[in-house]
Amino acid sequence: MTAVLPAERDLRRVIGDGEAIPDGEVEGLEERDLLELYRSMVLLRTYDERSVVFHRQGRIGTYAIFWNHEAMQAGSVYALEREDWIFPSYRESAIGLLRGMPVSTVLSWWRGHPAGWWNPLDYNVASICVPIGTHVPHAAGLAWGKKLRGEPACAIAYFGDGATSEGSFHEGANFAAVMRAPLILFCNNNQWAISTPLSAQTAADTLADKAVGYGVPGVRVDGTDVLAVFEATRDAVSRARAGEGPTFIEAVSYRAAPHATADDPRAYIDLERVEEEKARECLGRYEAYLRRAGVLSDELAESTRVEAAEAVRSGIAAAEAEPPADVGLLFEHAYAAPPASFAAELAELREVLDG
Ligand SMILES: Cc1ncc(C[n+]2csc(CCOP(=O)(O)OP(=O)(O)O)c2C)c(N)n1
Ligand SMILES: [Mg+2]
Repeated sequence: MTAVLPAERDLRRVIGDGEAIPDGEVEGLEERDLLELYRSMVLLRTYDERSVVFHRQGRIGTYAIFWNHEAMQAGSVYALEREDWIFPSYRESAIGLLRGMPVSTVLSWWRGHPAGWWNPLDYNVASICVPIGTHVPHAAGLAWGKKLRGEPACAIAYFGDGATSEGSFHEGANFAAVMRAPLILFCNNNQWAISTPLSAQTAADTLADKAVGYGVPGVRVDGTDVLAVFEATRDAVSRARAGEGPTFIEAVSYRAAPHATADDPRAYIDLERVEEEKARECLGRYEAYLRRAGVLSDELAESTRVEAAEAVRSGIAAAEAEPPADVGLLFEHAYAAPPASFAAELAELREVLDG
């Protein structure tokens, strides 16, 4: 048995502030890795910002904004191998883009179109989980299965601070820990569960403290520092591959955008704090780091943004070019032997829609 360490208190950081706090470095990351991380963050940021516009234009449905969560997503995925499995929540809806999933697929998902359904085996990315925390046991089971088969892959489950209060989080975390399954429990602690603040969510000092109760290490990292997130996840991945079981990563940030396009946070959030967080948002911080390191030029920043904008532009065009789905799909796949009433209900629905 490995010893249970007390959870870390301090947030791990690599990126400085360009003034009093010096920049650090991550061993093993070369210039091309730093730029690949940058490209990933720009793609996610562009996807997210455009999606809010597409929602306002009525081109996608309700959308869960992940502005300022890009560092957590890009940094952690970069620490994985292609054979490792990703279990996203709605907050990580576009994480498949980092595995080569077309932009149109994710946009189709938000359009409620079947073109947004993908085969998880194509990308090793599970379906986007909307119920809070129910994917944690799925990820634990997949990770355990990999271990039983003697395969080297691990799994990562993304969930929020609110999810740590759910039974399914507990069941998944406990099961994975007992089985020493190769799982990374990645908690995006943006300090809000819609309008419920972290202080009303838990009486624990930190969410990483919960890891102690499962007998796994708990790591706290600045969630807006892409390099610190990468490093913490890389450590967790090597523990997982070495047979040492799960790691709980608490990536701390502050939600600087509404929970989703249907939310108006002005009623509950600390607006001054939001402005402070916007001023130190993760992409700008990383860009400044890369410029201080002499790795990023204006031309490269511009061409990266143009490339991402083009990918999202053609993604929405492709999503909108999909023919409308047949409403018969609503009635399929739920029953092996559908109830007799379905045929009449479908006929009625077609009549309503055609009329
Ligand atoms: C089981 C379940 N209960 C309630 C909800 C409604 N709900 C949607 S988002 C949300 C808040 C989740 O907050 P958190 O886990 O912190 O994730 P975040 O949205 O901040 O990324 C809730 C309660 C749900 N989707 N699933
Ligand atoms: Mg949250």
